[in-house]
Amino acid sequence: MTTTLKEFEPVFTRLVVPALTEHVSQYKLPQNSLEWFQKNLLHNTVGGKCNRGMTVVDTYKVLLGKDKLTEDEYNRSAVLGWCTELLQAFFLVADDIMDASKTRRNFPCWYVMPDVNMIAINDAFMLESSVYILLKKYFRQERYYVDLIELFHEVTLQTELGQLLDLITAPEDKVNLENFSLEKYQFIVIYKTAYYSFYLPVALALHMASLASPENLKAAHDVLIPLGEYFQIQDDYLDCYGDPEHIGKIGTDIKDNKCSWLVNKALQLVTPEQRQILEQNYGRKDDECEKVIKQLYRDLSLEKLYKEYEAEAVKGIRARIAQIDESNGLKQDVLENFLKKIAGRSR
Ligand code: DMA
Ligand code: MG
Ligand code: MG
Ligand code: MG
Repeated sequence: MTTTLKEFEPVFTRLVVPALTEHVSQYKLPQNSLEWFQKNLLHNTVGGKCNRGMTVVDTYKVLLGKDKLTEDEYNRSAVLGWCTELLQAFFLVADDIMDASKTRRNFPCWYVMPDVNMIAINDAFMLESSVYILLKKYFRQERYYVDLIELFHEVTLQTELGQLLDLITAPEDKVNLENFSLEKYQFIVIYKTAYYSFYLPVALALHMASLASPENLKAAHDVLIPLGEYFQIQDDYLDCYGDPEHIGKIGTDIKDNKCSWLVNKALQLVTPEQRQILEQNYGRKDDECEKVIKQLYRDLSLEKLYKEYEAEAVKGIRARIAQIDESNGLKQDVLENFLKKIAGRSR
């Protein structure tokens, strides 16, 4: 049995918020700053699917080979899971500002909320700091404490590098399709998404289970990075084809001039005339231009191409999982469970 949102979410109220509140309260700041911090936490950390967070718990359980975790094992792995959700909240608050997005998880983006605006930048930093407050409170006594801190730091840098390339490949006023390539795309998505969303939760559980040997970390990495790449391709597909109500956000990739999987595929297929259309309409902050691009994508049957890609990607990742050597304590099920959570997702 894998953990459910019903079990995982209460840990946030029961352990995460009190620990963070207690730590921040020591500075005796005026009450309104504490309340702001709590609102920031609640708005940005809760309400998602928690795939990353719950994967820490599920992976830890499979690695220990237990049917049921003790209360203490559950709580601590769930706190570590919430650390990944806080890291994600930090990235998303900033990402929504940089991408000029309007909604997230079916709510207005934090920077769009009344009175927030650019205070959201500082709020993002505070979400990041929260990770280290929790690590200190719950893991300081562990041998692997430094490993956890180093892992969070490294994965944060990797994500920032991915975001950097994502952003400089999509300048606001200079559309240059020559800038895009599938090679660059792969770098962007591996760094901006795969490390923190896929490698991090499993690596954390490996540390907790005392199974984080270089061999196990590498074997997990070699499956999780392609899995994360597939996940971001799904995200790019859903940005254009997902129902905003269902995915909880309104797509911005076409208007934002993003080096998305779809535009890279389009570039491989266009006739010279269609390329002209692409040149003239991609990356413009204009509803009509966006519609023209969506029609071009339809003419190129990109949806069908995506479905074909997806079937192949799942097959390829399954084959990699089947090659994992379980004798060092890493379990194929850990990766298979993660794949199952996202294969064919529509949100
Ligand atoms: C997501 O990229 C990457 C990070 C680090 C948040 P994105 O902008 O495609 O994400 P979303 O579609 O959720 O805004
Ligand atoms: Mg975004
Ligand atoms: Mg982005
Ligand atoms: Mg996206």
